[in-house]
Amino acid sequence: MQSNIMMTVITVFLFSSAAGASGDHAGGHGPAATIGQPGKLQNVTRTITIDMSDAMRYTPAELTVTQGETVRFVVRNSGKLKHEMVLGTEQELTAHYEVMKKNPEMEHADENMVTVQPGATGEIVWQFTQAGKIDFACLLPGHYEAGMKGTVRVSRHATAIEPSSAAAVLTEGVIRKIDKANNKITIKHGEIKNLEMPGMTMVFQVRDPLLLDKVVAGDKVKFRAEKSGSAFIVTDIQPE
Ligand SMILES: [Cu+2]
Repeated sequence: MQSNIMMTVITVFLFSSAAGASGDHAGGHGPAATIGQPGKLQNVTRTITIDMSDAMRYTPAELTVTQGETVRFVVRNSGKLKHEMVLGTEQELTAHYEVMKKNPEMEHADENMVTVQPGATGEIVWQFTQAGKIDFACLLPGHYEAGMKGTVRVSRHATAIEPSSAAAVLTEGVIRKIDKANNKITIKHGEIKNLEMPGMTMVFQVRDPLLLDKVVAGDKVKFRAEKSGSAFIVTDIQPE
């Protein structure tokens, strides 16, 4: 336990120094490229099963998720060797891998990773908060170099919605209820012009669960609602 805590501290230090070394902003990614944050089980919108093999491969190795989405990775080790899946930027993973090579016995246990024994299954719950490309890799000595890596492409959430020229229209409303467990929000609203809907109280889904952290019941807001299939989805909320 204690060594785990220590490794976490060291890992955090390494990650921050890696970010510092790349802090020239030459890549245009901003000061610290963020890969997201540990997710909450109740916010999981998708489960993705990934297989790890002694061929030093992930299957699938290329994933696409939507910004804001919380993904539960079920990571299965079908090999006879220990493997792991670590999420990070390429720079973070490379820096971390160099440390792993020097300290092959090191056990690391951050929330962005899981180490899985042969025949076993592990889990990562992760929320992807920024659009862009995130890598994952097995940092056990030799594995990363052998090509044990993959990518997660995080698309902007707007792309998942049918384009609508009226989408920019904001509607006035009052928050009635917030249901974080189901990513739903109840709003008593005025006329929703872009949806040709008169004023009423409706339950909406939210595209990005983070929107639910911006408001509480009783707040007056302006919000944007869109229709996707048969679902009504709130894509933006601005407290008044
Ligand atoms: Cu491996």
